[in-house]
Amino acid sequence: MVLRLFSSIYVVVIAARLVCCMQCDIKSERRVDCFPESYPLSRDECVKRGCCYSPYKGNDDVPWCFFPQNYSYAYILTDLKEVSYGYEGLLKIPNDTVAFPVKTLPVLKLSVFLELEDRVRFKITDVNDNRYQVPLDVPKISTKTRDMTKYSLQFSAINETFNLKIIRTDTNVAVFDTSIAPILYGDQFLQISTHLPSTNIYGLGERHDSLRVDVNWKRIAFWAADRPPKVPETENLYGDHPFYVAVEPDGKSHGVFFLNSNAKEAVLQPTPALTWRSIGGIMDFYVFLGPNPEQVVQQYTAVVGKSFMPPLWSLGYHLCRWGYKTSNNTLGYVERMRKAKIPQDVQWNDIDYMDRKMDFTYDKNNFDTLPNLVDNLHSHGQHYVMIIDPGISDQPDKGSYPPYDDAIEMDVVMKDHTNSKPIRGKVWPGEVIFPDFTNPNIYPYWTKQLQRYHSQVPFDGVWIDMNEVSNFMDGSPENCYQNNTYDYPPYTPRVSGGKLFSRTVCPSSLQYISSNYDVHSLTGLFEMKATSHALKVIRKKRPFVISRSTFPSAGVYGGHWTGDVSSKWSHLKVSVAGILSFNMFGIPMVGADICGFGGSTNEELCIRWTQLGAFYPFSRNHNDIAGSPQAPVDLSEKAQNIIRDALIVRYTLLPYLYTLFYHSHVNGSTVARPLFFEFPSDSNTYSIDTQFMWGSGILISPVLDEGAVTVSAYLPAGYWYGPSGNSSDHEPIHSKGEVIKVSAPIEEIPIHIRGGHVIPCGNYNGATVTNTSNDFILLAVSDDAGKAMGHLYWDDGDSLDTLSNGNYVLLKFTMQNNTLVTSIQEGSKLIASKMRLMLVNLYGVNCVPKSVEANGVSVPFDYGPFEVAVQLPYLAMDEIIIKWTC
Ligand code: MIG
Repeated sequence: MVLRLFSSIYVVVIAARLVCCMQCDIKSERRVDCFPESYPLSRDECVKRGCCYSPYKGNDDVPWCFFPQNYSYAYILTDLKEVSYGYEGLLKIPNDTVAFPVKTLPVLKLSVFLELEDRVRFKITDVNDNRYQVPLDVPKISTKTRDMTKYSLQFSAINETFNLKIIRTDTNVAVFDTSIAPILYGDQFLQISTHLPSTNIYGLGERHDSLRVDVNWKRIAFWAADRPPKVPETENLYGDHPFYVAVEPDGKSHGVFFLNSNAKEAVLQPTPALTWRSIGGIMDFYVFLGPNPEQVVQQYTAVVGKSFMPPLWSLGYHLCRWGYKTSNNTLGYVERMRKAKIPQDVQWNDIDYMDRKMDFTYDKNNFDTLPNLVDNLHSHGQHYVMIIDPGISDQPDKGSYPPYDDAIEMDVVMKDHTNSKPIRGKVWPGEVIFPDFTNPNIYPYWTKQLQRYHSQVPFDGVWIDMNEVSNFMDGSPENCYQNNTYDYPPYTPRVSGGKLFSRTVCPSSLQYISSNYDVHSLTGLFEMKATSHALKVIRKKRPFVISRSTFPSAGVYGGHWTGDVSSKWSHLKVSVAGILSFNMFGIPMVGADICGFGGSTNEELCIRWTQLGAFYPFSRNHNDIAGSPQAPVDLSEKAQNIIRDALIVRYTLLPYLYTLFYHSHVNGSTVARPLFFEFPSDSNTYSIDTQFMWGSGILISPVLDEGAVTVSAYLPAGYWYGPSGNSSDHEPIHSKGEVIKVSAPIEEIPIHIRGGHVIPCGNYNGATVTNTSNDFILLAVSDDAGKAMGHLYWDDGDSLDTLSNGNYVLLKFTMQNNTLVTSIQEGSKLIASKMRLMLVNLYGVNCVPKSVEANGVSVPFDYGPFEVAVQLPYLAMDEIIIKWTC
């Protein structure tokens, strides 16, 4: 600000210098692309944009046309002032704008909202604020300025090239710093760049790739697309998640969320820096200051919404495939699973149940016994989920297919660009129209369709597929309109298929909120909202929705599976990163298709995938119509035994998993999380995406390579106990932060419990569904100081609003000084008093106890080499004190 007084003079000086010589001497890794369209480009075109042209040989990714240090068409900052919520200013273009690749807006409004001590939001809009903004229900902060205790702001001087820095106060690290390149702001082209404080960047999805983002000129497109993921992956997939978590050099983390739903791309470059380009909406950024990665996700979900509380049954094992062909064959699988005593809570059906592939119908020939199948499941405490696609067939005769007639009558369909007729596409049932899920009347419409179908087939959850939306043709039968700027925008991010309407509808289509150009990537989210709402109305129990396409805040309404992955080892491996990324996106209910979807699996792959899948928050085996059968009961008896064991481990740990979902629902935390979330100052963890944690207490180190019978597992510093399996090397490990070789014969997936944690378990009693007993076991693993703690959330598992009604209990477990105490932290004493503790396994007790007492009465115990197993007379869990003397 020292220059403020002389600012006009200063600008003149700069301008004079500009004319004489642009500052183009910029290191290759620092060059920000000034010509993102497809090459070839010419020197002339580059210079016309006011940029530097300098061919670079040896790395095709390095831009040849890039911004000079003193770009003459940059916005300058004026009129900066303090306002009630923070700061406001104007950005103006001093020189005539160039065509880049659209005309820039001459004046912009900058607003900085100092929302919380660890959250700042800034928006750059047109002065009148009338551009499209994402209809997301974010907290509205318009009141007093809060203290910026964790960050400070640094604006460029008045009348100088605009840049903004958001700085972490205690370490002086710039967590957002636009000074690397000018911002650009045209009607269909926005660009903003930021320096990154390190190369440890995570998130930015949907990707099918490593957990950590490659900053070596990686270009990531965001535009919901139906595209089976590949390895390695280079294209945009089903969902749009413009959010990243970054770990700074000293181990502190921050997050950045770009609230924008238009087609966009992020380019990472090695300096390191990140450039966002979007072709619509506004610039709307949130920065979260953490400082732990887990806090960053909690701060993010405080904005986009915390995850739904899942029904307990949905944490069980799900079985699905495309191509059961008949309801009797589907039931046959359920019965064989029961007979084999392999846990299964949920049976699914894919599109083959439908009559002519039409939503809300079932095939009265091949699936004539579908209602009986669902009754049968219910009478065994199991649940049923079926697929619904967004496209509604327009083929049947009028009056014979209410889903179509209602859609037209209630006027809830996507229209063409003239708003005169429904836009059409082709999907499974042939020609279809598409419901407009952004229309508020979609709620009665969608509820009515699901309700009508539910009265015939009483399903428990809904699987929504194809909601990018997917289309078997590009655009619509009428074609997209050549001279429409939405179907053929001046700049198109590098999306799969090259066109915005590749395998989807024309972006010029009109929807209730805006054109599809703006809201395309919100389709999945809005369908999730409508479906979750309908399920609540119809079943009056917790909704369960799994969606292929997602957007920030989708986790509030449901979960996600990672789509059409292949039955290959490489896809098994990359699934870990996918699960972890979606947990960062606030969508903890996520899994990949166990055993792989596309192609045919093999027994070893399917076993290893089930062992890992037993630790996916959402655990479903699903298969393509062409793939060879891969249900557990399709495999050998040996495989079935291994799979049963893996699932029993999951079912035993369900109280712990359920408690993690409760924490996610209440605090917005992750369920499955990367190691660095728990060990943010251990830089060895930053690149790990072949292991992960459940909460902070359990480390999973799956076998991801063909033929492998050992795993090189990194154990962060601390005490770890490996109770899984039968092999003798599962003894406690005091790690200094090292890689250890863990044996993992085909029967086993290595897991370790972390010292300091009490893990609540169920008493697996042979039942193949969840929630059959109120008996619990605790695994209490002490840390080096002999301490441990943990929680257990419990309720009836399926009712709505158990939290607000107080029909739940949150128990707390604390272990110290040779004493383990269970107590009520919150909720109902009645519920706690019906829960019974039957066994406690203590690990890390360094003595052979002489006696153990529970609530003052001596109880029997066994002492093994590493553990003490204490038998309890099924004590009520509201208050127990267990003491041992050495
Ligand atoms: O065009 O419903 O990702 O899980 O089995 C394919 C059939 C449509 C794609 C889904 C997949 C599902 C399949 N669907």
